[in-house]
Amino acid sequence: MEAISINSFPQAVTIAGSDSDGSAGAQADLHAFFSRHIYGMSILVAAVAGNSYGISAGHSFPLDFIDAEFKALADDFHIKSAKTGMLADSELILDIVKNYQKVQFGPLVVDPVITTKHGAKLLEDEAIDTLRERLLPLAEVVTPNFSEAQVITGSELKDQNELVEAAEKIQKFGAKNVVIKGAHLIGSKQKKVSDYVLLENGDGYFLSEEYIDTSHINGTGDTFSAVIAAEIAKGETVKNSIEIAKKATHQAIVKTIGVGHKFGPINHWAIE
Ligand code: PXL
Repeated sequence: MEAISINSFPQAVTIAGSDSDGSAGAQADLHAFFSRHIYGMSILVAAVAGNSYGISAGHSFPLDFIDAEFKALADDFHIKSAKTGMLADSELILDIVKNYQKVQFGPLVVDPVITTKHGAKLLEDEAIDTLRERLLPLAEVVTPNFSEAQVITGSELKDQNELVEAAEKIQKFGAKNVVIKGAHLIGSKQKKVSDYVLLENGDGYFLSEEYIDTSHINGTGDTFSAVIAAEIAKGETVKNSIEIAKKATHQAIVKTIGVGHKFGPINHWAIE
């Protein structure tokens, strides 16, 4: 029989909320990990009742249960990277910061989830300062979308210069590498979706893909950040991980699957 080397297979964990329809949150992260051939685990911190129309209810999990999830994984596995998703409120963020600092889960990718595609709030307003001051300094990579970048920096982003300045500001909050997604919102009618990347070494550039007009976009941000974490777990550089994630997310949007009436999921099988 072939000897199995314990814990040699690349492993990553998502610290996030569950979305019952499987399109977003921890479920999307796990699909994304699977698509990149990573063994994925999940520390659930909250759960929402959702479908492609919207979210109707949500609950945060007790802190002692979250602590137990961290301990269960830390006691057994060699986790090479972690990512965060929905974190609900300050109390949860502080608990996750405390736990993450105790364990060795590798570099952290922070997806600063604030609202859903349907406009449901997944992070309390009171938690923005905690996210900025306590979580961002731990981030190897942070991946706000355009509107999350505005909330985190507290400034409206009207043009590309302001977007670049926002990325620099977010880096000053302590995140090593910053990707601001979805800059197609600037100047509207553009046919490309451009993400602005600011690396730790100061290099800044746009990554673009063709804009796809579809409502099947739930889980896009989750998938982007999860693929970055997956690639980091495999030993890729941050720069390559971001580029792979941009391509993978684009592939998952292009080949739609018929699931859900409104904001349906993206297609993780399309990721090559
Ligand atoms: O896609 C953002 C997101 C993250 N986490 C959870 C969600 C959603 C969007 O619906 O439900 C749990």
